[in-house]
Amino acid sequence: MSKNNGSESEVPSNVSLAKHIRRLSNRERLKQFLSLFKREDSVLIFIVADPDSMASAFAVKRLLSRRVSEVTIVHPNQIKRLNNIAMRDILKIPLQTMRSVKRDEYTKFILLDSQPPHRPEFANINFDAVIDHHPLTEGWTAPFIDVREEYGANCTMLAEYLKSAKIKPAAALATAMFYGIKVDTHNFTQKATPADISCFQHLFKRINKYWLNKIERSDIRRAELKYFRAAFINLKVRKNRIYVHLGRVTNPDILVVVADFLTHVHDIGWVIVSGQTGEKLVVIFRCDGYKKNAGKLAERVFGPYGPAGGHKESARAEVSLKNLPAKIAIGFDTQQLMKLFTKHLG
Ligand SMILES: [Mn+2]
Repeated sequence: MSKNNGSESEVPSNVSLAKHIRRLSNRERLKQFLSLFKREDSVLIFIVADPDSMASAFAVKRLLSRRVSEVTIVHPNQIKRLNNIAMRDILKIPLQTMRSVKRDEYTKFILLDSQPPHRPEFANINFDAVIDHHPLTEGWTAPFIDVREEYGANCTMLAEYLKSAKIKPAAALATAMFYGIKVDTHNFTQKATPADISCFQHLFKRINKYWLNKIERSDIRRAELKYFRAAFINLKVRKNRIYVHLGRVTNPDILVVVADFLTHVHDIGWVIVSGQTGEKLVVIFRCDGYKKNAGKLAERVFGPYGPAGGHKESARAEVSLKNLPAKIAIGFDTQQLMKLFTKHLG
C-alpha cells in the first residue's frame, strides 16, 4: 500500500499514499485506519495542542476506545491560551505533556492536525497514522496518511470518521469539535469546505452551549484586569482612531484582548494598542478594513525597525525598542505611539 506504482516512482511515497487514501469512500478510509490497530495495542496520540487538535485527539480516543487497550494524548507545547485551558478543563480532555510519558510503553503512534516536519519533537517518531489538513510536506511517510488540506478544520475529518463508525458524539466531544471548527475557520470567514459547514450543523444539536460560551469567553486573567484600567486612563482619540500604550505587560496576548474590545466603540476606524515585553515593543493593529489595510500600515510604520505585517483588518508589529529612534523610544508612551503614525495617517 505504501509503495509507489511504477509510473509514480519519482513522487515521494507519502504523496501517492495520501492521494490513494483521499480517493477512498469515508467507510473505506475508516476501515483502513481501524485495521492498523489490535486489541492489545497501547496508542499514543501526538498533537500541538490547540482547539482543533485537541478535538481531533478527543475524537480519535473515542473512536479507538473499545478497540485498543489504551489511548493517551500528548503535546510538546505548553498550553498558554486561557480559552484552550478552559476547553481542556471544562470538557475534561485528558492531555499529558510529551515529557511525562514513556514512549516505549506504547505500540502505536498517531499524529493529528500536524506533520512530522512541523516540530523537531516529532522528527524521530515512526508514526502509524497521520491525519492532517495542512499542506502535505515531504521527507517522511507512514502506513496511513490522510491529508486533506482543503479542509477548514482537522476535526471535520474526524467527525466523518465517527459518522462512518456510527458513533454519536456525547456533549463534551461534540462541543470540542464544534469549537475546533469555529476556531480553525475563524467562524467560517476563512478556509472552509461544505464538509466543515455540514459537520458544524450536524454537531450543533449535540453541543452544550453553556460550556461553549464559557470556553469562548475565558480570555482574560484576573491579574490582567489592571490593563483595562491603564487603557481607559491612557487612551487618546484622534480622527476616529484610538491609540493607547499599556506599558509593560507580562503576556502580549492581553494587548489583543484590549484592542479587540476597543473596536466595539462606535465611529472608530482604527485601534492601535502597544505594550512592552522585555526590550520589545509589541503593537496590535485593528481596523474595520473598509478602504484600510492594517497589514500595510504596520509594515509602513514599523517595517524599518523589525517584523511587522498582517491582514487587512488585523496586524501586528514586534520591534526592539533599541531599533526605534532614541527620541521616540525613551519614555515611550501613548503620545509617542501617536507620533509614529501622524506621518503616515495625518
Ligand atoms: Mn487545525
